[in-house]
Amino acid sequence: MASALIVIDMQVDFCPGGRLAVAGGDEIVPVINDLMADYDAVVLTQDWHPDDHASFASNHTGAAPFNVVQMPYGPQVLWPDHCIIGTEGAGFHPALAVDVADLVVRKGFRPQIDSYSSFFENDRTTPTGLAGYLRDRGLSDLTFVGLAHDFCVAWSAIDAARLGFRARVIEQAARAIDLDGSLDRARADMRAAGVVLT
Ligand code: VGL
Ligand code: ZN
Repeated sequence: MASALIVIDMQVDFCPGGRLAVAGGDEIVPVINDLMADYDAVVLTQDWHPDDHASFASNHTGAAPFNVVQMPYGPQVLWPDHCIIGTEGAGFHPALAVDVADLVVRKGFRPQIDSYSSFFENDRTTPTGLAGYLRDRGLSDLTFVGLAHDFCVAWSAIDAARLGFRARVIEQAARAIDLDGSLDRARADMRAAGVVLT
């Protein structure tokens, strides 16, 4: 069974000093770089939003970051502006070994839909194309690392398990936003979906 390391959203805006900084986000860069050699393939994901994106609090009058609103597809946390297409903040952390990657998947580029999972946007039906790529290459044993543990890493790993891939998260190579207990909830949801946490 061929393996892939899926490196989630290791971008400037999610690291300390960025616009949606995850505590300790930069600490895991060397850990992830060291892991890359152990896999048959490395895939990077990149959160990639237009500046009028519906997940930004700045695009909702009277809303503040971390408020929750109803979207046509369900509840959506509103975030500070982050990972805007073409900005420095949307780039990968400068120390990440990006040249090792076979594929970069961009997500969240549709103005009206957010995308936490690297497989489906938040309407849970619009695919990113990643599942087809992995299946075509016979990559069925997937390991997830990166940012944020409780949002994009968790949603990606849960979707992978749901799609029939083997899914594992290396927790020492992930860091969480941890909004109102979201990390504990994400861990429980991942375990319930059959994701292995190591
Ligand atoms: C993420 C919130 C908004 C993530 C992306 O990478 O976990 N979180 N956009
Ligand atoms: Zn985002």
